[in-house]
Amino acid sequence: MSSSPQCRTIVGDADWPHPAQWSSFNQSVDGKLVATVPIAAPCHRTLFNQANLSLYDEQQCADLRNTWFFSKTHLPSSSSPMAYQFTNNSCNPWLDADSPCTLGYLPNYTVNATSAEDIRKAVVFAKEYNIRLVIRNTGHDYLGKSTGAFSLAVWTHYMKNIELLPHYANDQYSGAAIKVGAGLEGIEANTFADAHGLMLVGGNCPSVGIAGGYSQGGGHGPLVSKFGLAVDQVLEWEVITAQAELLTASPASHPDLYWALSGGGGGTFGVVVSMTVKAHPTTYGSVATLTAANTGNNTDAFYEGIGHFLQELPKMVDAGAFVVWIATPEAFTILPAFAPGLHQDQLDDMFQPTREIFSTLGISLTYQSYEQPTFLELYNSLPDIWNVSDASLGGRLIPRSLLQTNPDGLVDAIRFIASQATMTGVSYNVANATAPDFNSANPHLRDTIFGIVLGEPVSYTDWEKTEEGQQRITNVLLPTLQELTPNGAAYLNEADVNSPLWREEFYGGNYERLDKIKNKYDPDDLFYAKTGVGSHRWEQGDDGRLCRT
Ligand SMILES: Cc1cc2nc3c(=O)[nH]c(=O)nc-3n(C[C@H](O)[C@H](O)[C@H](O)COP(=O)(O)OP(=O)(O)OC[C@H]3O[C@@H](n4cnc5c(N)ncnc54)[C@H](O)[C@@H]3O)c2cc1C
Ligand SMILES: *[C@@H]1O[C@H](CO)[C@@H](O)[C@H](O)[C@H]1NC(C)=O
Ligand SMILES: *[C@@H]1O[C@H](CO)[C@@H](O)[C@H](O)[C@H]1NC(C)=O
Ligand SMILES: *[C@@H]1O[C@H](CO)[C@@H](O)[C@H](O)[C@H]1NC(C)=O
Ligand SMILES: *[C@@H]1O[C@H](CO)[C@@H](O)[C@H](O)[C@H]1NC(C)=O
Ligand SMILES: *[C@@H]1O[C@H](CO)[C@@H](O)[C@H](O)[C@H]1NC(C)=O
Ligand SMILES: *[C@@H]1O[C@H](CO)[C@@H](O)[C@H](O)[C@H]1NC(C)=O
Ligand SMILES: *[C@@H]1O[C@H](CO)[C@@H](O)[C@H](O)[C@H]1NC(C)=O
Ligand SMILES: CC(=O)N[C@H]1CO[C@H](CO)[C@@H](O)[C@@H]1O
Repeated sequence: MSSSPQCRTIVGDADWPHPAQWSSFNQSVDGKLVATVPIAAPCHRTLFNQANLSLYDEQQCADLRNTWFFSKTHLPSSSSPMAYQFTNNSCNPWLDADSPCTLGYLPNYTVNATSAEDIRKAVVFAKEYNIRLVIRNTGHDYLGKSTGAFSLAVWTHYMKNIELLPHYANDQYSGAAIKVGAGLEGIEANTFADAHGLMLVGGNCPSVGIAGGYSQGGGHGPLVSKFGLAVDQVLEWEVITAQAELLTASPASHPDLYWALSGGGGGTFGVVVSMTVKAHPTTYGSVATLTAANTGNNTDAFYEGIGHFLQELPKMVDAGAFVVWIATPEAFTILPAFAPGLHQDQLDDMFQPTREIFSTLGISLTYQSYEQPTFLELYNSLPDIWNVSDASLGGRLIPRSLLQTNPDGLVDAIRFIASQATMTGVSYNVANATAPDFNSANPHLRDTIFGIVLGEPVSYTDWEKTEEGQQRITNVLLPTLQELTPNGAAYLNEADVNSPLWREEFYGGNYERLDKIKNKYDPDDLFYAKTGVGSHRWEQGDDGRLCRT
């Protein structure tokens, strides 16, 4: 076998491992190999095109439909991506029971890993048989990076080890740290931290993983304006490389790999086994939410109000707040402004100008705020609005300077987009959280006042409509933001998977350096994810096979 084959092996190829080879691999990982059964199998009268394999069950299908949009329905699955659009629509719970249920772009097999050794064996097996390898943690990824046709998946979900290191010290940091296993979700890690009077930088959605794609891609969330991005907290990574070695990557050990893993995106440089992160003493904090309705008869005033609000953002994020706002044709909502270390009256004061302006403009709004004594209580007090990732996405980072140089253009673009898609602005200040170039997080994140994320819903019954939604993002909606921010950027975890300029936009000038490190540690591109570093060398064909371009 060639050491750098042109294509990955797929089912049906002579080289695809025989059942006996899968079986002995299974034994080598103590029976942790799972053959994929798509979770919507109970909704179909055939499975893999065979009637005698069918798991059809009307009641199970009804139950699945009732819970389909919850993350917790997909988290225990070894294969179901939360972004349905990346399944190839091959086993759709909302279609007729006579429609087929096949594997589509789901992995063929998954190692349900519980140790670094399980991961190491999966890496060795995938290399030996030239099989596409994917890494799955929660399956939340919006760009489909945690699934892949004809692949072997390494699934880290059950790697839940977590450990307090009360007195961590290196050249840059001395204080409490927590070593977080690859499978922990944000809420699990923060619940552990809280039991020790600490808190960790994590995301908005409680079930997003913390050590996987989130931190490796940057990671924003309620604490970032105070402490920097999630990745700015990382002291070291334990990682299984493509050479099947377990390495520790830190500023002192394999610093190039540390730099690349710290911001260069998940699924690319190795399989992270754990990360050790700074832990901060928990703090009181406050939350505010606001809703202003667009009644349709005063839309100019409505957007004028939004324009004024945007000018208030620097003050808020500089005081440590993290502000998420959502614009739709019907309403403008802040959900939430999260202010660690600020009391309710301090947050109220910051919102006073916005409330006055909306009032002067004749737009009624509702405003609520409260405080809690600890970060965890504040975080847990928020409504759990987070469902699966089944929206086609686009994203753009908006530099702080644009608020001065072109405020009207910005509001016009928001108005154009929000009148036809759901649009979210995630506002923060991570400008001075690390020394420049300390890690590979997109440098544009440092000048960002908010990242815009826009989404078009997946249609489960009209696949073409879903595809058109993604195309509208690429060709109509994002260009308005690109014109405003020439040579600008996007946050790689919240971006358009079809962006033609992804190398520049997602990596902000770091792409070539990241790719050199990729070549050093993974010269055969064992780790592939669309839009990941090195993925420009590969393309997935219509048959699902991954080949070099
Ligand atoms: C509802 C929702 C809310 C979100 N909120 C936020 C937010 O507040 N802030 C934010 O920054 N982002 C947010 N995101 C985006 C989030 O950062 C990405 O979806 C991220 O990819 C999730 O990482 P994961 O490991 O949980 O998911 P997965 O889909 O399992 O993995 C994502 C990527 O990381 C790779 N990966 C996973 N584990 C490992 C590992 N151990 N080693 C190497 N690679 C690995 C996968 O191969 C894949 O490429 C949100 C997403 C959703 C769906
Ligand atoms: C792997 O082995 C376990 C335990 O023997 C078994 O339950 C499981 O079905 C096997 N997996 C595959 C893919 O055969
Ligand atoms: C199931 O049906 C397929 C044809 O669709 C046949 O090849 C196979 O032998 C059947 N298996 C069993 C266990 O009956
Ligand atoms: C989340 O999913 C549930 C159950 O499918 C649904 O009732 C709810 O409306 C969804 N929430 C959002 C915000 O989409
Ligand atoms: C993906 O879907 C297309 C259209 O239905 C089909 O032709 C193709 O075979 C599918 N590929 C895989 C790998 O399922
Ligand atoms: C994966 O392993 C865990 C134990 O670590 C087990 O509880 C779970 O049921 C397994 N999941 C699957 C799908 O095999
Ligand atoms: C705007 O529309 C709302 C609801 O339709 C109505 O209550 C309100 O009086 C209208 N305001 C003006 C200024 O026309
Ligand atoms: C970052 O720090 C510099 C130097 O102290 C300061 O001038 C600048 O305003 C800070 N940037 C932000 C966005 O806070
Ligand atoms: C579900 C599915 O298609 N699984 C395939 C995985 O690979 C084996 C061969 O090892 C095929 O027989 C299965 O059909």
